[in-house]
Amino acid sequence: MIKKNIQILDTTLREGEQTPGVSFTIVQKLEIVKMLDAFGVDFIEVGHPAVSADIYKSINEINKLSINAKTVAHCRLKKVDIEQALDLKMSWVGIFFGTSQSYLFDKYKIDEKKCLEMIKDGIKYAKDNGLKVRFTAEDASRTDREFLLNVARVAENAGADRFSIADTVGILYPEKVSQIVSFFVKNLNIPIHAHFHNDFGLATSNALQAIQSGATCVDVSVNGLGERCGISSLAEITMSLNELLKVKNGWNFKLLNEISQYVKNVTNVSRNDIMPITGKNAFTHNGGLHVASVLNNPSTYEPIRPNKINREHTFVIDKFSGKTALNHCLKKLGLKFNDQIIERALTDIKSNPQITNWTDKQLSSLMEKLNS
Ligand code: HCA
Ligand code: CU
Repeated sequence: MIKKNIQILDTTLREGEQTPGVSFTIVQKLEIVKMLDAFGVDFIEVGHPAVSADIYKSINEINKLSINAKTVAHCRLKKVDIEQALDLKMSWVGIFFGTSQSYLFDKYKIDEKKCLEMIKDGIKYAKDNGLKVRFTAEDASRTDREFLLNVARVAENAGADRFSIADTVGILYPEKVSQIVSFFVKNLNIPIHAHFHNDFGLATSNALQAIQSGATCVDVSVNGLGERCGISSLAEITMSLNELLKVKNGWNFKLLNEISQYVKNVTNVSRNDIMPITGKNAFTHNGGLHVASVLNNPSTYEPIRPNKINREHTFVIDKFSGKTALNHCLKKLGLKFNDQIIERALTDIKSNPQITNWTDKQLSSLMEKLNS
């Protein structure tokens, strides 16, 4: 059953910026926020402040705008991240933590009990400091249902204001979405959000199903930008909700084309780049956490092995990169450095947000400079 007051969270500035080759300037971010607000989205996920200084600064500038949409800062389940959101005077944080077996055991190396404790403590910390919390169970779609219910209940009891179900590797299809979403709508008191990746081309259908099954908000990005094949797109979701499901929301459709064109012009990402399976980015990983996890266990962020279709995965080095990603790329170039130099290299990489894909040559000369 479709709830009243369906909402949209746009994450072009967070998820969308994780598209290989994309890095918005602060001026572009301010422009995008103004357009999204004028269109009428309810939440704007403005970025993950801990990633880089330019992201932190852009959030600070965005918060000076007078807009109706609520801005949300993306945070790991870590005090340092939540503290940055507090410094930025956010009212909302989107805290995410992977809950599937492989995330717990391969990515974080913790057990279920520890996971629940961390979720409780992290959310409580944010709530005690006055933040509104949307808690996302990353890889929820591959998490055991009973355990996910424990996670959701712990999150709700710790004070979370929203529970978001992330289909991080895009493996759901509408029937499964219906089962999962209805189950959580029935069992929780807080509103349910959902986030669908497009690895099998089902992100739009899945988001529409989530709304039909009682979710109150789905995540979108302009032109469907995001890691690998991206997520549900703003235009497809709002127009299908309006035209097909007769959801009324006051969206200013006259602005939709302009927003899409603006983002297309400043990103230069083509539809083919983010096309499922055969698109250029289908097996490319960008975010630091993504690359580190894939190196350890590819299935964490790959729903199918790329060699099934005679492809290989690739990694991008840019402001989103972490230590593991950088070490891996340098190793491939036959280079090895101590931690201190790696840290300095990362600082340099993160302070050059305009370089969206460091080439081997650029990396080698940076390392040479730092090592001399
Ligand atoms: C990521 C993963 C994420 C998180 C979604 C969310 C996903 O951090 O890149 O926090 O709402 O798909 O699970 O985008
Ligand atoms: Cu995502």
